[in-house]
This record gives sequence, C-alpha cells and structure tokens, in this order.
Amino acid sequence: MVLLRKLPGMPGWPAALGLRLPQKFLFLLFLSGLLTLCFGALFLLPDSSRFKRLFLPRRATASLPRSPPAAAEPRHASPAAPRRPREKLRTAARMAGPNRTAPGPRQQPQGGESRAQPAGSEPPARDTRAPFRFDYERFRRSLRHPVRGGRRGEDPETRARRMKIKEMMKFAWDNYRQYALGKNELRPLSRNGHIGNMFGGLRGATVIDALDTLYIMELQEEFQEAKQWVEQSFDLNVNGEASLFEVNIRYIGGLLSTYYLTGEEVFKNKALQLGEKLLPAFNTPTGIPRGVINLGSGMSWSWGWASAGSSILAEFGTLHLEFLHLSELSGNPVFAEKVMNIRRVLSRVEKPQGLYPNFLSPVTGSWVQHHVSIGGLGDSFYEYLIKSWLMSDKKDSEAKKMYDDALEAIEKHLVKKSAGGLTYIAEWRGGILDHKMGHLACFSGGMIALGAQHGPQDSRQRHMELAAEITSTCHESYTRSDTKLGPEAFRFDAGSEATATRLSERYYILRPEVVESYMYLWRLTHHPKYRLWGWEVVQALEKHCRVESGFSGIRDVYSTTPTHDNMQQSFFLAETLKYLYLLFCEDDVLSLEDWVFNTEAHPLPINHTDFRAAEQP
Ligand code: DMJ
Repeated sequence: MVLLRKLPGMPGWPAALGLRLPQKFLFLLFLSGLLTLCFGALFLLPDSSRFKRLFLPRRATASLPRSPPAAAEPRHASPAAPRRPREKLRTAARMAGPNRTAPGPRQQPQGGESRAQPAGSEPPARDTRAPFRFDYERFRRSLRHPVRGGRRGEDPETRARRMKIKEMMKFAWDNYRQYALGKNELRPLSRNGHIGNMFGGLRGATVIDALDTLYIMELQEEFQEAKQWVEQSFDLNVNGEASLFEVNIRYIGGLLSTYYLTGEEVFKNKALQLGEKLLPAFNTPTGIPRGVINLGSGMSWSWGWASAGSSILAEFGTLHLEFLHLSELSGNPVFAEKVMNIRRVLSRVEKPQGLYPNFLSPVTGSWVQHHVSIGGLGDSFYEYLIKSWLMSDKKDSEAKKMYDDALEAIEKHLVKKSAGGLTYIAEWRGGILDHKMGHLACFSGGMIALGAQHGPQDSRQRHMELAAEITSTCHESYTRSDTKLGPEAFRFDAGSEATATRLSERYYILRPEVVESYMYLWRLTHHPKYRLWGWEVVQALEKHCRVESGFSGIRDVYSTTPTHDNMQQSFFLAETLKYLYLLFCEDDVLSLEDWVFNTEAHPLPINHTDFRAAEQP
C-alpha cells in the first residue's frame, strides 16, 4: 500500500474503488502478481515446512526431500529407494551373503512394463534421520597390506622390467593428455581424440580408467593431472545413449577404486551420482536391466543387435561388485537390491544342461537364444560370481554355488582338447559346439585359478591344471603369430590349432585378457614362465603397437609389418598395463587378500567388516 500511495497519479486505497476501468484492470493485475509472489516466497524460505503444510496435503509434504547436507555428502538415495527403518537400511547395504542382503521380491508394475523414471526429474528420496558416513580411516586400517606394497628384496631384472612398464604407462598417458585430454580415447596416429558412442555423452573414459593405474605406479604428477580433470571438467549432466555395462565397469569401477585407494571424496561422490543415473535401466518387468540407457532422460532399451529385445548375460551379470560398493558407500540399499534381484532371477531360471545362455528377455525372464560362451557376451558374468563370493569375505555362498555349478557344466560340455593337445573352451549353439576361443575368453585361466584356491583338494588340483592349460593355450595363440600378439579369435578345426582362420579375426586391439591370466597364475603358482610370457608381450607391444604418439591396436597379428588401427583403448591403461605391472611386483601390491579386480581391472576391497561410521549426532 505504501508503494501504491507513491505511484504518480495513484490515490490512496479507499479511492482505488473509484478508478476508471483500465486503471482497475492494471491494479488487479498488479495485486494478483503480488499475491503469487508472496505465496511462492513461502517455498523459498529455509525451512518452510510449517507453511507448506498449510497448503499441501500431509503425505505430499512428508515426501519432499530435505535440503542437501554438507557439500561433500553425495545424494544417497534414488527415486526407487524404498524408505525403510534405519537398521534395515544398514543391513541391506552391507556386503553380505544373499541371506543378509536379500530384499523382498521386486514389486512389478501390473499390466506390463513400468516407465523409466527420467534421471534427475525428481530429487531422490533420502534417509533423513542421520547422515550416513563411510569410515574411510577404519577401512584403510583393516587392509592386510599397504596398497602399494611394502616388501623389499626383489632382483634388479624384475625391477627394471617393472620400470619399463611404468614408462609405457607414462608414455600412453602423456600422449593422451597432450592430444586428447577430455575425449574418451587417444587416436595416436592422427593425434587427436575419439569420443565414440558407448558412454552416453560422458567424456574422459581414459582419464577415469587410468586413475588407479597411475596411482599404483606412483606416477604422482600424472595422477594429479587426472584428478584435476575429474574435479574441474568431468560433467555428469549429459544426454546420450550409454552402455550400462561399459559405464559401470569403466566409470563407476574406476571412480570407486580410486576412492578406496586415495580416500578423495570427489571420486566417491561422482561414482554415487553416476550410479543413480543408471537406476532407471532396471525398470523392467523382471528387474533385469536393459543394455542401453539415456543418461539424461533415463529411458532405456535393448541393443538393436540383441535378439528379440533381450539383455546380455555378460552385461547385466557384471554389475554386482560395483553396485554392492555403491550401497556400502552411500548407505542406500537400492543398488544392492537391484543386483540381488538379478541374482534371484538367474538362480531360478532353468539352465539348459546347467549352462547359462547369453540372451535373456527382461520382460519374461526366460532365455531368448541358446548361445553359450565363456568369451564375449558371457565372460564376466562367471567372473563376477566367484569374485562376489571373494568380495563378501567368502560369505556369499549362493554366488559360490552358482559359480561351482556353472564351472562344472562348462567342464562337462565345453572344455575340449585339440588334436595337438591344447585345452580350450568351445562355444555352444543350441547343443552344437563351435570350436573357437575368443581373446576375451582368455581371462578364464585367471578366473579358474582364482576359484580353485577355495575348492576341495581334488577339484582344486584339477582346476589349477585346467587354468594352467587354458592359459598355456592362450599363450600359444600369441606365439603362433608373427607379431607374438594374439588374434581376436582362434580356432581348433580344419587343421588350425590356436590360430585365426578368418581375416576378420586377425586383429589385436591392446586387449588385456591373456596378461590378466598370466598375472593370476604368477601370483598363485610363482612359476617363472608367467613372467617370461608377460615380458614377451611387453616386447611385442613395444615393437608393433608403440607409435610416435601412443600405443595403437594392429589389424593383423600375422603380418610382420602390421597396419595400425589408430586407437589407444582406455582398457590398455586400466588393464593391460596394470596387469603387466603387477606381474612384476611383489604379491603385496594390491594383494589378492585385500582386493578383487572388477572386470576392467579396477581394484575393489574385500569386505572384512562393516565400515559404517558411528552415527553422527
Ligand atoms: C574390457 O573392457 C573388460 O575387460 C571387459 O570385461 C571385456 N573386454 C574389455 C577388454 O578387452
């Protein structure tokens, strides 16, 4: 009213009734604007809940999120998170066996598929009773070995070889940083960056994949460069189609492991924020996620090439380790619930001959096609079963049983010996064997050796022999090529023995699986041949893949002058160089007693206890 009186030509309030029509209209417009402003201001006050209750029904008020706590605290829950009593929330988040973490069966929407909740469209629900805090210091004290090891006394040759691999990592990083920082991969011949379409608009795949390797190798300046990029430039507000699997194993895996190694909150917070963006992919009738998700809208769908809209075993079966850690670090059980539900579906579905086919319908929960492979499309599902058991400090007995049963079926139906005496794992197509092994399948030597440590004496020995034989076959696929690097796939038919028979299978893209198995077999047997074989790979990489500005894949391992594919894959820094480095380290560097490696070689801690901090006042 004070304002009205001061307006030129505007009389006091009583006189306003005598205004002419246009003036009245203007006055009413002004008045209604003022009222709207006052009403809206109620919601902007720091704690307006009392006012809000005047205008909103009680239930709607209760579900409004509280304002975020201290800056370092990540958002804990997702729209899908049920609100539960605090004790239940804590228990489900803990990394325990299925009996301890298992939530009730997933509630499915009636009459078809639920709609994905657009990521970020609604602020996540939150457990408001007390802030959750993961006790990082307590976790670090629980480790049995210093993360970068503490033993002395190695021979000078081993040290020199390790230093050579460190130099390769520095070279790979320096060139990426110089020519492609912020892009996903380096193109070392054209000296620029590659973005690709696997990560839904996320950038810096090489930065995130390289972080823990740089840290472990004590490349401190380089680690700081990578960290600075994450702090200043890593943007999660993107809008694009991402592979759920790739984002999980590379980004979430890399961020989680770097948090556990360094205690730097930025990595944990980014991992949790990204984890929440993946949750809408699980909104299917079975809870089996689809393979592709738009990180902006939350819409998800299956790969166009996957038969009949199915989800891929190696994709939805390779979330367990990371998702349990997201729950562990946030106190929010939703992540653990999602992967325990996948476990439930898989443990119940009927398996042909005890085998797991690669394609499952997220709508019906049944297999779509009977193609079984321990290589591409199947591989890391098996890996995550045994590693889930190890990561649970051997409490997740359901995972161990599923692994043991699967391995038994693989031994029975897929393990074969070639005419030349090489052991290999064939693929299975509706009962018919395809006598080929992909490079990807070569991780299985390491996996079987790892699992063998914990079986009864007879199977332990048999499995160690099997692991050693498969690793030896994969080594043969390398030694039988002109470059001493292995092809993408090799066969055991029509006279071929561990060699590629098709032109399209002759390439090598800096993959890690063979050196991964060398690393495990070395740690578990200390047979010197594994270090020798690893050194052969180092020499071959230097000779054929190192170019002026980085490392590149090659198109034909059987050519002594191979052409380069102009791509330095991010997994070369995450896995290939890390496993090679560890092969020449003492066993206490990232000890297998403390860590399991996710399928992208990002170390995640074995959970010896619950590291929830005492409740905050
Ligand atoms: C990596 O991204 C992971 O190891 C994945 O499990 C399969 N393949 C690539 C490397 O070959």
